[in-house]
Amino acid sequence: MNKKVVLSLMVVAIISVTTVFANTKTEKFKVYGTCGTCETAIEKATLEVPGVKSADWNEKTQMLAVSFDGSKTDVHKIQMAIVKTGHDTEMHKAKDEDYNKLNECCKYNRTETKKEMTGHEGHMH
Ligand SMILES: [Cu+2]
Repeated sequence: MNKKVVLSLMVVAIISVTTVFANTKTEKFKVYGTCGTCETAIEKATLEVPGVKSADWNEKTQMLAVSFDGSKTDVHKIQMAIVKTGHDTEMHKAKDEDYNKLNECCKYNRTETKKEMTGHEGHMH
């Protein structure tokens, strides 16, 4: 192989690597929960969304850090999958019937959630 071919191959390789990284997004948002059982449920639901690469929920801060392929999914889709487990997020609210299915220990304080949610105008669905 001559130098020009090697050089152009390198350029192609660099471009494709950059593209892959550009599509990977990391977002943090609030998911309401109380304990380790919640953590397992929230992370499992998040990881089941196609395109999600990693999920880490923190029990103390109730913040979920998620990294995903931006061309396959988005924060909205991820949050819709999470609320199906009964856990509210900062933008979406779980159905009452899903919330009621939670273990007793996982029933986070919802009156607090509602109060906070009314402050987020335009984000409610
Ligand atoms: Cu729990």
